[in-house]
Amino acid sequence: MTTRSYTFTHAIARKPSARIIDGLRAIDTGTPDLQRFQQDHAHYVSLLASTGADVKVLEPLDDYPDSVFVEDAALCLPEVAIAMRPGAPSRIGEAAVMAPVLSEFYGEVIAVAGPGFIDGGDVLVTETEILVGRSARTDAAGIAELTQLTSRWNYRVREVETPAGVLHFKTDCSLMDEETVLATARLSDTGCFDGYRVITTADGEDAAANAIRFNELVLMPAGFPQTAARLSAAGYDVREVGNSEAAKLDGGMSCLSLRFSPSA
Ligand code: CIR
Repeated sequence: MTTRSYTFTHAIARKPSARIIDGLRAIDTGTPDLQRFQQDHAHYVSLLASTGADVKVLEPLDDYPDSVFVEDAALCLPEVAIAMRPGAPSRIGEAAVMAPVLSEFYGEVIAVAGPGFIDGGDVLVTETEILVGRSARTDAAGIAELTQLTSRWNYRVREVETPAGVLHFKTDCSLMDEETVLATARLSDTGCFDGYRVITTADGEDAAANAIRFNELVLMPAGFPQTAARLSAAGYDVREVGNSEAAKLDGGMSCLSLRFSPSA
């Protein structure tokens, strides 16, 4: 079945830069190892490509230590690509770098102009709506502008809360299919997924929530066996990817790619 929320013809990723050691992090749990990051990143890209998608892998961008996390710079809908306005000062310039790349695929690339802020990591597109979590990176003005920009294509944007202390809304959730999300209990307990089928991450495995459904595969970070078993039992084709180095920078599966199927 073709859906706009997890069937994709394209993806964009960017190789980690040697400056990844300067990437933002809430808590310092150690310096990311570039070589290991590169290996995990290559595995991640190979899994995306294995589904038949065209995966464009951009070269490292030393000016932006966090630029491997391409998801935050843009939102890709079938009709349009939208450059976001990342809420971290060190990352705001990533959107303008990504916009011309998106123009290779889209007839129309527009941008959140501000004054608000919005990170792609706070945006979950489902079949029926766009959920946007307010967070330390995404504010009401950013959500209002996204709402206005996407109204042209009749998208419904719903503002929700990202749990306190959680970087992005999608740090704690992922779309699995038309009706199903994977989420931490702390997020699903807020009621934001009422009406969806929710698979919760296992106790102690909150960090497994940032997964991606990409065509027939579910990519999830390695090391969360109970959550992986729940997803497999629910019928998903789960592939585990090492995420130790991205995790040191609060990053995960969704952050590492833009996934899209341009319709025009
Ligand atoms: C940051 O703090 O912006 C990066 N170190 C991690 C970004 C992760 N991106 C995401 O969750 N979409």
